[in-house]
Amino acid sequence: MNKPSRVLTIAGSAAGGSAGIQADLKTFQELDVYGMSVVTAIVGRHPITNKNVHPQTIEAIEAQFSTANNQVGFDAIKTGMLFSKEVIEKTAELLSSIAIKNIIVDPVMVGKLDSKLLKDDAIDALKNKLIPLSTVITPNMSEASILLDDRKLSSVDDLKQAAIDLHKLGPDFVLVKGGRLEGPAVDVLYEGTTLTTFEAPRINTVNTSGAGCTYSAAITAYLAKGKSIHDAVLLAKNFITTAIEHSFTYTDQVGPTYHAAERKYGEAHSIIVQKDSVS
Ligand code: PXL
Repeated sequence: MNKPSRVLTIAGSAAGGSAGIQADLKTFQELDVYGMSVVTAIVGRHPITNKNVHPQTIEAIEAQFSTANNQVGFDAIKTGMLFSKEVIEKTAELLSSIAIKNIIVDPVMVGKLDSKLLKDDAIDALKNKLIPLSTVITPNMSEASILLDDRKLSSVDDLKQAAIDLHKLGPDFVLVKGGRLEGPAVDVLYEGTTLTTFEAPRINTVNTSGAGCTYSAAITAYLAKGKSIHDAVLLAKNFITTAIEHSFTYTDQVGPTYHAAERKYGEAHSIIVQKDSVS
């Protein structure tokens, strides 16, 4: 049998199923990679106490990682919500203890439903311990801004400069996602010498919960399958654009993207790709 590529997500459980571990595993399944998980925290709001983030112990995190590594092994590892400095440091240690080619760091900080998914004192550990180990980081505009000491980002040119500057933290590649700009959804990939913009049409919906997780999970799946970063981003951008186009909600709350959309409806979009050399 042709075995599927192996992919691990180290992230939070999002009880509503749209984001975090749940979004990652759904995306992995859609793209035919073998998904595994290390749950770092459980996100779910208690109806009486209002508590929303329930962190897991370092021991539980190590146990999950060790089990997945011993039973299966990894072609790519994605990180999402890590929450604390201690978990980031442990994750960096675990990633350094194995030979792994593809590390995708999605620097998750705040959820769409306004939960704090990363403590303030964890930003330095993210910058100094985890990001330097990564193949690619996938910040959105507000995450990129925080990683750059609260720099204001308000245009595609700002995103390009942000990608170049974030590359200095040590990842091989940087993808800054410009979904929050006005106009089309433009993301910028910096590969060290080339800057590439990927532009998709804007889809007018509020139901984009977990879109960042899903996009980054799709990039992870394609890298695990051996695609180049350029092709992984292009294919993943198509996957998330189609998933957003077919997003929905069951209630009056912000709903999920539709992870099965590309399989059901095919690729609906042409992404406009533009490459520039940077001297
Ligand atoms: O979409 C960001 C995100 C990531 N991870 C977890 C989440 C959320 C948003 O709610 O709950 C676990």
